[in-house]
Amino acid sequence: MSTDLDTQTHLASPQLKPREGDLFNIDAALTEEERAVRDSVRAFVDEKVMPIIGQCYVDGRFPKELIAEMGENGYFGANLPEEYGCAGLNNVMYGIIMQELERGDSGIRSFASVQGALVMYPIYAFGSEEQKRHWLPQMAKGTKIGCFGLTESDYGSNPAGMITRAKQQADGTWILNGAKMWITNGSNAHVAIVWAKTEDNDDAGTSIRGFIVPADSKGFKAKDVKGKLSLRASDTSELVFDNVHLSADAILPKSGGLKSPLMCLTQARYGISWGALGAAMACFEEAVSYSKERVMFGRPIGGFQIQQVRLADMLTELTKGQLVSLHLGRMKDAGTFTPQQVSLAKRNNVSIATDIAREARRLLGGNGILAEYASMRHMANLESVYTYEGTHDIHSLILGQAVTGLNAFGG
Ligand code: TGC
Ligand code: FAD
Repeated sequence: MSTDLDTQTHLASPQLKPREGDLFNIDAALTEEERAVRDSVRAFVDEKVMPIIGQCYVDGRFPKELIAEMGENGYFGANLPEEYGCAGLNNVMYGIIMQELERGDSGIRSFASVQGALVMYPIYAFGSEEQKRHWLPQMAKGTKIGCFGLTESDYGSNPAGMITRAKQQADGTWILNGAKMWITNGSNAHVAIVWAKTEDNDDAGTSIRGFIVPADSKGFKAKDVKGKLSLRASDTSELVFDNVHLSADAILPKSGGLKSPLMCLTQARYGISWGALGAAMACFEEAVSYSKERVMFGRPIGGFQIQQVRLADMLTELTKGQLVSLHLGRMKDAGTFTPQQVSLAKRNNVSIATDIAREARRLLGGNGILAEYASMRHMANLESVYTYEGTHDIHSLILGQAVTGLNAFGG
């Protein structure tokens, strides 16, 4: 029969000793290699991101100087195969990388998400062998940067309505016209994956295909979105295509239908479900540490019951989110995960991370509004994360459809 003493002895064994803030010892459910990846990305973020990110945020600047090292470290498309120059890690390690990068800032994780899940993945999944061999190794290294253009100003949640068109010419080349809005990395990118309607006769008379569009093409313009109060350490742009002439081999040959970009979103949403937890962990740790140091009414504020409830709620939601993402990662590695499961994880984890960031900011009092603390920056960032890659509401409708079989999207 097991006793409390047995349990304590078990948890206290050296291999399984939980880290602070890991009450369920989730670390013990990771392999040694997974923990090693976590530790090394964590060290990179502590050394290279943390010292500069507050100021980058205030300045509205993405720290491009980190790209080369992130590439060298294998953070871009880390779950894609080694034969294309990628790290070939499992999906749990990929998720952990996203978690640790977003512990630094959502803008840093966004950069890596877009590069890996939204640019390298579609080339890997829908590209020709030549396209894969040409682009993936350079993108894995970060010597070529990509962006992903799906959203348009009037077609955000409903990309099926997109207006952007690619028309094939008699010689097989393409002419691209239209515009995309809210494009992460847009003005930094060497190349854009652009989703456009073509006239290649599916039932509706048009289809959606993906194109690799070099940013130096004549007629291609990227314009920064100004005045952002969220995700300030990230470049967000409008892309305009005015009669952009593309070669015949610019098309991703295996893309076809809205399903193709939605498959990319599934990859990116999976990473975001982990990433948001990184932001939440940073806020939770900041709140715990502050609660032990800040003295008011003669004692650390962490000694007051109200702050302990706040911390207990944060820890509870964080732990639940971590269990969801780890289980999802294991299912992805087993090849059994579904887009609806990803919706549940993205919706839940971003929502609880946003709540945790807000509560941490509140616990910090006046100091909580300063850039030298991370919580308010994460809180503001997470508002973008809540909206992009399918808003919280859209994921509610995806889950609603999964349980009722009824489509409530309208249209
Ligand atoms: P619907 O008829 O439901 O689906 C069309 C086809 O696609 C399949 N499918 C999926 N496949 C893989 N993954 C998914 N997540 C999928 N969702 C649907 C579906 O089975 C169907 O296949 P088939 O074989 O029958 O053709 O399409 P719909 O037009 O009704 O749309 C459904 C809806 C609303 C869920 C979809 O449009 C949606 O997800 N909207 C949200 C748009 C969105 O998330 N945009 C994100 C843009 S990128 C971005 O935000 C990057 S931020 C990057 C950063 O900085 O990190
Ligand atoms: P809308 O679709 O107009 O939604 C407005 C409101 O209506 C939301 O609350 C929404 O939940 C709600 N709503 C919409 N439809 C329904 C419905 N059927 N039922 C109930 N409520 C509904 N896109 C890219 O393609 N590439 C990128 O790299 C990229 N990066 C981004 C970076 C940032 C910082 C941001 C903010 C956005 C980015 N996006 C990108 C775009 C993002 O995916 C869209 O903003 C998102 O899909 C929502 O579209 P929208 O902004 O047009 O909002």
